[in-house]
Amino acid sequence: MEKLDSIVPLITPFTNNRVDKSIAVKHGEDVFKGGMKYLFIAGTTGLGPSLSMPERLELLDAFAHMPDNVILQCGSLNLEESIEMAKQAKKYKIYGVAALPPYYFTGMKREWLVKYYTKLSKEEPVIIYNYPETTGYNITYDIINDIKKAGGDIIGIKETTFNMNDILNTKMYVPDIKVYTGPDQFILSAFRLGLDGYVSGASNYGYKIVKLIEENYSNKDGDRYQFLLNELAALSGKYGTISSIYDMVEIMTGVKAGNPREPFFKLSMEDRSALEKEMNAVFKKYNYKL
Ligand code: ELE
Repeated sequence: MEKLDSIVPLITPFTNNRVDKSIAVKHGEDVFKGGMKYLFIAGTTGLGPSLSMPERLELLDAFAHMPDNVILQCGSLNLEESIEMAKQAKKYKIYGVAALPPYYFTGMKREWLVKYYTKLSKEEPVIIYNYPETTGYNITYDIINDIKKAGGDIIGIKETTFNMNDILNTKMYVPDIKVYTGPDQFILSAFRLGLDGYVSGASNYGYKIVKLIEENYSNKDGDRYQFLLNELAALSGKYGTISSIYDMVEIMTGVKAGNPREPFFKLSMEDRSALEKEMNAVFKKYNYKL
């Protein structure tokens, strides 16, 4: 079986509330050397919607030495800015941009969603970032086909949904685009269902486990490693989702991760050590050595 695309939605490290490029690059290079193929900048885990355009462009520039492996999330509530980011992405010759649809506002007409993606993809090929729970809009296969009919250059979709039926419909009914799973829990399913890859926030800290899922997807160990990752992702949720990932990166990889940006508050010392204790119990349960 052909290798699937492994995409890491990188955390964005802050120092004194400024994007810390040097920590970002060290962490990005570490996961890349660990075997992950694409670095996804300004996704959800990267606090994308809280980054200004100059901050996103700063990150784009920080990874200018490895353009083929970079995807920039440029979706926003200001299409002109999103288009500007896609133009910059083109200059840097990165693999492509990803884009959340316009979010928060209700009543976006379907034809406006089609226009949004068509206009954006005139600048740079687009991976649609479908996250219905947070955006309020579900970009289903029929909408993608409308975007393509309208001339949109759509190269893939990142499906952050547990609705596998929607994911499989897109795989079935939209020709020639890559279909990526978004939830950490669906990496194994991406292999077993013949999808094209996965985007997993947990790969920031758990890329070695992700590689083990890849190596073992066709046997029972694949399930075991996926369940190990699921338990770590559940702990991450318990200790404060995105904020906890910074600590989990440091605990599992030894690479500095910087701080999140408030209102994602940094974990207290007590929480970090309680998290580490619970992580160690999970490692022990699965007989996993760091
Ligand atoms: C995940 C989202 C959703 C990874 C990104 C990703 O960060 O951009 O915790 O499942 O809501 O799909 O982060 O994460 P959860 O693509």
